[in-house]
Amino acid sequence: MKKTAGTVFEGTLNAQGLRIGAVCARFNDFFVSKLLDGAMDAFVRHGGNADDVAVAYVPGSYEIPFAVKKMLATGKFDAVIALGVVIQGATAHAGYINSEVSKCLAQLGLETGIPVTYGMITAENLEQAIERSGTKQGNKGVDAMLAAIEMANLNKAIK
Ligand code: RBF
Repeated sequence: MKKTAGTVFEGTLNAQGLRIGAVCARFNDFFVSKLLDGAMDAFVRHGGNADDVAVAYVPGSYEIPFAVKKMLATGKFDAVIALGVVIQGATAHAGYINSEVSKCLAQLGLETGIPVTYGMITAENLEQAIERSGTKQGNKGVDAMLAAIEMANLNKAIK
């Protein structure tokens, strides 16, 4: 039989007492608002208090890392979630925004030691955006919030 580890660190999905920052892009708000709805619902269903979530709005996904950095710097949040929807158009802009934002978000989490989770939809078209913001493929805002709850608790457990 395989020997189990001496110590195992895990984050629970209990949101009670957690304070979460959410940064939302206004661009494609039709979808982003659904991501935020899903995130809030997940937080409350896991025992969190809606008043313990603070939301910052930015013009578009490109601006998300700036507000995430500001929220992290306050020291008031156990985790920050990033919610945005980038839909591919006629130009290459989507790829540039996506790679820049994902790189920055990962870096911010590592630099500060506060978990940052990725609730970004990168869609080729409107149909994919619909599928990932509360229909066939679930809701990426829910996923980002669950990851934030788990990571915030993991962070506390390892400390
Ligand atoms: N922001 C998004 O959040 N999603 C998009 O799909 C998106 N598409 C854009 C397409 C173009 C051609 C440009 C110039 C900007 C787009 N933005 C989008 C906005 C971008 O994230 C940022 O807010 C602006 O470029 C201002 O810095």
